[in-house]
Amino acid sequence: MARSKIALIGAGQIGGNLALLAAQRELGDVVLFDVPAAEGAAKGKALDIAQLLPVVGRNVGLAGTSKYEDVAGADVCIITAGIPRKPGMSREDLLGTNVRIISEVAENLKRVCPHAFCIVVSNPLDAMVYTFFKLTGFPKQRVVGMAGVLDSSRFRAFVAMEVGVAVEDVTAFVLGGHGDDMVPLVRCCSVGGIPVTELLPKDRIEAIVDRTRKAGGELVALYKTGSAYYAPAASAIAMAESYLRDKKRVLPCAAYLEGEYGVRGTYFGVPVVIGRSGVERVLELSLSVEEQAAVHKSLESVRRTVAETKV
Ligand code: A3D
Repeated sequence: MARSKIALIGAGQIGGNLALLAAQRELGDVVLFDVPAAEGAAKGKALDIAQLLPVVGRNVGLAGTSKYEDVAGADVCIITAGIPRKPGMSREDLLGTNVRIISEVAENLKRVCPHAFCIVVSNPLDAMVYTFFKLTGFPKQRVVGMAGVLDSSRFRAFVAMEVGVAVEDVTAFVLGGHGDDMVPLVRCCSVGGIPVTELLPKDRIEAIVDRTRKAGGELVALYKTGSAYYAPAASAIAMAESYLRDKKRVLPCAAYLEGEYGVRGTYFGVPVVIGRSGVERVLELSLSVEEQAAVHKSLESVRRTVAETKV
């Protein structure tokens, strides 16, 4: 069986970590792509990771490039091309620059990787994945945005820290857009099957929800020169792995909705099943009046940002 090929468009902080994780999990051969000015870094990361493979006992090919022809035929493309936030910036401040970059990436991937499963990570996420979807014309099953896995993982990590238990025993998910009004669903958060509301007082849960919403900004303030990259990379790899290995994992992702959750014609964060056909299903659950209001607020923010892309 031929090895899978994974194209990483953008070989920056997240791109480098994606390459490392993909190689360590032996997901397939990895090509790191970046603009000509950053081709050295793309090649350097590929070579550096290739040199750790004997230590960890994994066999995959790694290459760095600035030529789209080298990513041709990739099975999975993960797009992190674009600028990240710096302190004081909102995700929306990245819009103008990143729309131009995503448009260029979309035109090229449409040409060289017409059959790939594409995971968009660049911010502002919901608007960038929409732009990519519109410009490639790829089916909605093959274009998905990474945000919910990360936001949910942050929520789970904070709950585990607060309760003092293992992270793998905390289940939670976050609905909605990847902005400060995302919707961590407290009702669906459990610790070893026990609702979190049984274990933590209301004010502590509210503080965790608030920290989850602002978790990206907390890291921007700490790093000063950019945004989070380890957890975003691990989240996108979980999505790629579920596709490549047909795991059918249930992962919260930005998916193109056509009526689900009462939303139409927009990318929005919902739980989906990812398997060999890409985004195979959107899982729906009925929301309380309060949850619906929070989802609506998040949707309005996403729509405002998407309208500015003018695609
Ligand atoms: P960074 O380390 O700057 O890497 C971005 C890379 O993109 C750089 O190496 C650039 O050279 C490259 N690039 C720029 N223009 C192009 C182009 N036209 N074609 C190909 N590559 C190009 O940033 P990062 O890796 O830290 O973050 C990448 C993106 O992910 C940013 O937009 C972040 O805001 C976003 N991000 C999203 C999340 C989500 O949860 C959605 C989390 C963290 C970061």
